Amino acid sequence: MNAGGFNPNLKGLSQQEDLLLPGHRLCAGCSASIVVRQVLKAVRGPTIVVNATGCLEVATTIYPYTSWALPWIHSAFENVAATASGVVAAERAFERKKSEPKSDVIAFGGDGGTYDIGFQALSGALERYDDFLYVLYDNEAYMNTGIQRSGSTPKYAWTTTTPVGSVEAGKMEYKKPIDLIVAAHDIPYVATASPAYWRDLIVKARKGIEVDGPAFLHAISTCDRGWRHDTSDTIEIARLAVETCYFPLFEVENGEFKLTGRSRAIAKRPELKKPVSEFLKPQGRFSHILKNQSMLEEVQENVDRYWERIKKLCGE
Ligand SMILES: Cc1ncc(C[n+]2csc(CCOP(=O)(O)OP(=O)(O)O)c2C)c(N)n1
Ligand code: SF4
Ligand SMILES: [Mg+2]
Repeated sequence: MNAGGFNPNLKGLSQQEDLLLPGHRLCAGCSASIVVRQVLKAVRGPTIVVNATGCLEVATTIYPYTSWALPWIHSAFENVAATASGVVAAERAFERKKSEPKSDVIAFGGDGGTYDIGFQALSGALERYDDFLYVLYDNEAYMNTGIQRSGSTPKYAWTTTTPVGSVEAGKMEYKKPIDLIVAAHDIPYVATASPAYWRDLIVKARKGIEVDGPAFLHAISTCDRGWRHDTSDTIEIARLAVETCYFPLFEVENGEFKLTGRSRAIAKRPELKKPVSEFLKPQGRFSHILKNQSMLEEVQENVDRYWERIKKLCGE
């Protein structure tokens, strides 16, 4: 896997300045800041960030402070992709008038702002082929407003709007396959990533920045408040999401699907695949599943079915 000769290594990255600064108010152990810092390690020059309302925006820009060490614009919850389109258009006009090199544009949106309320703006921007990288940090619920279910929340997960009790056992619907829906827009680059596999994530972000036209990077983003896990388990859970094939790592380049990193290794050596219970166990939002064998079997079957579907698309 390569992105125009870009080859990040730990020494180089540690010497590179962070573009999301410490002192923000995201919870200790929140994956969102880790995902953003990794994505921003991939920038190649002047870059403008557009940020939808959500935990990331709220906790990094408490007036009069900001954690962003690069130009940043806040958009409403529902229109981050449309705002990014506007910035791209303005950059193109500046480039024509002043013959200045144009800045890259990166949009960050949560799952609520992407799967649900912002989907129309996203789909329109992809159809217009606007040239920016869209990063979905997916914590699988509307966290900023108190852990409400979204189109990304997986089946049976507890949230405050899908409580676990005698009537229902968490969310009753499935997680929307957003990557396949976005890939169906025939854009040049779509990829999934996990902050536990930093190199894979950073290289994919760089590829998304470099392609001409829209790119979409979907990062699993653990949330210790909403997922009910210890703050020290963040990276381990992000790793287990991949190792159990709950969240396979793949990319779609000009319509061609390909498994990457750990997921590719698991496809070659299926004995490496861990049971989904390993991913569920450290998370309080799934504790009721672990006490119910038939529910656990159903969750495992759903993970296996999705994994087989992705493997087939990737020609494995
Ligand atoms: C039109 C509109 N409806 C509701 C809200 C309230 N609101 C702000 S952030 C948010 C949840 C965001 O969820 P998500 O995009 O998943 O980001 P997260 O907070 O989980 O990081 C909601 C419902 C809003 N700002 N605008
Ligand atoms: S509620 Fe979740 S997503 Fe929001 S800052 Fe805390 S850990 Fe991060
Ligand atoms: Mg969310």
